[in-house]
Amino acid sequence: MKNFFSFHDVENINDLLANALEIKKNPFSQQEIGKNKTVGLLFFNPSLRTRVSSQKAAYNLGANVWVLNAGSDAWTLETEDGVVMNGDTQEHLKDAVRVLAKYCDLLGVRTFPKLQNKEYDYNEVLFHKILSESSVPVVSLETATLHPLQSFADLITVAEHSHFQSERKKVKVVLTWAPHPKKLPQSVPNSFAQWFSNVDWIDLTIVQPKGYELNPEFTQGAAIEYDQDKALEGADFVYAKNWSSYEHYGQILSQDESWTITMEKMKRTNNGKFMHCLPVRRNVIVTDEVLDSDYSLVTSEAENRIYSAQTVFHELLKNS
Ligand code: SN0
Repeated sequence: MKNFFSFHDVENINDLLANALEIKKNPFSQQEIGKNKTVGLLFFNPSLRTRVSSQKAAYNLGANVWVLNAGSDAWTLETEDGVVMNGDTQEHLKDAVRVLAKYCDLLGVRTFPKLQNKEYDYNEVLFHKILSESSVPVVSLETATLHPLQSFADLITVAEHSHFQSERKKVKVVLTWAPHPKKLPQSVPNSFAQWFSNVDWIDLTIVQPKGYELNPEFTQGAAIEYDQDKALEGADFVYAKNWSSYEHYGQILSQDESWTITMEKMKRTNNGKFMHCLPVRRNVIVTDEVLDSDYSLVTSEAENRIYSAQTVFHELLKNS
C-alpha cells in the first residue's frame, strides 16, 4: 500500500481485516512503528469522528499528530493552477501541501464534493492535486466520492457481529437510502458499496427510490432494489444513509418519510442490526427508538474508526 484512497489500494481484504481485529485486541503493541514519526491531518471540511479517531490511532502507534483545519484556521487556499492570485485566496494549495508534507511522515486529507460539477467531483481533482504535490503517503479521510476508512470500520463492525466463520453462510447486508433535508455526498454509500460488494462472505443489496442509483462503477456485484420492505426481509445488517442523486447530480429528488428506518421496519429483518456512519439526523434517517435500542451498532462503528485508521497508518508507516 503506497497511499490509501479506495478499496483498490488494499492487497488482500481478509488479511487487512484480520490485522485490524488483532490490533484491536492489542492496540499498544506496535509503538515502535510510530516512534519519531508524525501524522498530519488536513481538513477542508468539518469532522468529529474522523479527526479524533485518527489522532487516537496515531497515538496508539506511538506517533505525534498535528491537525490543521484548512477551511477555518489557515490561509485561504487557491486550488486552481495558473491563476493570478490578486483576489481573496492567499496561498496556493501546491505550496501548502509541499510544506505540510515536510512536517509529517503521513498526510491524512478530507475533501468533500461541491456537488455542482459531477466530472470535477468524480475525477477527484482536489485529492489528486494533493497527492501529486505530497512527498509522503496520503490517506483519504473522505474525499469527493469515497470514504474508505469509514467503510473499513463498517466492515470490522460487521465481522465482529457475524458468525460467518463458524456457519459458513453469507451475511445479508442492506444499504438503504433514507431521507434528509440537505443534499449530501455519495461518498459514504459509494465506498460502502465498493468494499462490501468485494467481500466474499457478504451478500449486498442496495435499495433506493428511482433516480438515486449510485454510480455503477461502485455497485457492481450488489443486488439493486427499489422496494425497501422487500429488501429488508432477512437482512442481518441494515445500513441507512442519505445521499443526493448521482444521475441528476447533487439534487434532492425525494424526502419521502416512509423511507425512515423505524422499529417496525427492523422487525422485517433477520433480527438485524442497524448501522449508520454518523452524524445522523434523528427521526429523519432513523427513529430514536431504533438508535437507542440494542439493534444499533452506530457507536461500535465509530469506535472501530480507531482501528481502521490504525491498521492503515500501520501499513503506511511501517515502510517509511
Ligand atoms: C457527511 C456525508 O458524507 O454525508 C459526512 C459523513 C461521514 N455528512 C454530512 O455532511 C451530514 C451533514 C448534515 O447536515 O446532517
